[in-house]
Amino acid sequence: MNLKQNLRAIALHFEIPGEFLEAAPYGSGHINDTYCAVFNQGGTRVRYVFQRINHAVFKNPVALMENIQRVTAHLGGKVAGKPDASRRVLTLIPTHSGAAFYRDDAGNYWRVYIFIEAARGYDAVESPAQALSAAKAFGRFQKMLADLPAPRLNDTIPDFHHTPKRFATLERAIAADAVHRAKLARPEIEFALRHKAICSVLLDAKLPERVTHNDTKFNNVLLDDATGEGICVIDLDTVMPGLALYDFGDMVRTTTSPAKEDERDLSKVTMQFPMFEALARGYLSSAADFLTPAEKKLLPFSGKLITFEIGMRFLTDYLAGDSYFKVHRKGHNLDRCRTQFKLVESIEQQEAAMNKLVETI
Ligand code: ADP
Ligand code: GN1
Ligand code: MG
Repeated sequence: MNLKQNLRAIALHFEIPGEFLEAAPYGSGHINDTYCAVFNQGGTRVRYVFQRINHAVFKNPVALMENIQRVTAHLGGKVAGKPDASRRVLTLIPTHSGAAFYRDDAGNYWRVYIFIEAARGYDAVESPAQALSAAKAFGRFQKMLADLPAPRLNDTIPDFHHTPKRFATLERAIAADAVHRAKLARPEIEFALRHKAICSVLLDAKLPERVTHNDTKFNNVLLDDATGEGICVIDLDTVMPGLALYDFGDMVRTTTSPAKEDERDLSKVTMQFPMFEALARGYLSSAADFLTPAEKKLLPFSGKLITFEIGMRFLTDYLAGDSYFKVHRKGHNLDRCRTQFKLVESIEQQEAAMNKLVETI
């Protein structure tokens, strides 16, 4: 069965009116399989996002979808009545039986969202104005979820940002050297080992647990084409209990360097101070009233730590044979690791100035 036939068959299970026209792979995510499908609804072409959840990464898709239903319903309540409310939060299309997902005969879990039109995600930041918009949106997202009613959300990936455990996993991958690549990554391995001491800083700081996004990469917020506003936070699979700083740190990682995550020319990878300033101002404009002084003080450090952590994860996956992140070329995960470690160095060089700036906001 080809892709079109397959998605047409999947679509039959969802409450989507009209006639299925076409579908194609969409976006540049590393985890799920995402497709844009087009339907003819009374002569109008209407788009939907179909996603096959990566159940090798997310071991309990049912618990994950329960989180997403609760989170989108809560956010929906918060934005109700605002202009463009339906573009400000992801909306799940239910199956005919009212479920949030469909499980196909092969055991794959599928979900469908309304396509957020007239907005897009970017793989690399282009201006401080974009950084400001993204940070405001992620800060607002945390704020709107601060009063999510109990119970605690499910942990969709346990210890997702437990940096010391990520370090231990890397050490095991180095020792196993399963696909004999350690010799090709000596400088990166040494870089990682030299940075062991920073791994536990956030956990030792005893910061409050909050509902956080945990994957606030720049392309996980859609910017409105007309206004540039961060209109919709997407990719909700890792929304779960976490630290606010995991989210800010991942914004620094993905929204301060002009280079893409897999750029090979490392001279292009640098922490641009105006982007950091825009991020800090944007995030604090939404989050200042709930952050504790300790959280605020650690904002710059969180950027260094999360960049280091994701760099370690790319290195681990490279050493283990590329089984987690999607790769599109030889050495892809090593290239990604290199950009992350280069960015850590760039942050280190500017950390004092970053700390000083945050004190003045
Ligand atoms: P992954 O977990 O693989 O990163 P995402 O949920 O981020 O998957 O989706 C991949 C890409 O699909 C996004 O980067 C974005 O470009 C696009 N996308 C996802 N959901 C929507 C949506 N509801 N409307 C428009 N585009 C979307
Ligand atoms: C993955 O799903 P995506 O592509 O937005 C990963 C993040 C990493 C990111 C690195 C569930 O995010 O943790 O930071 O790649 N998501 C998961 O680009 O592992
Ligand atoms: Mg994504």
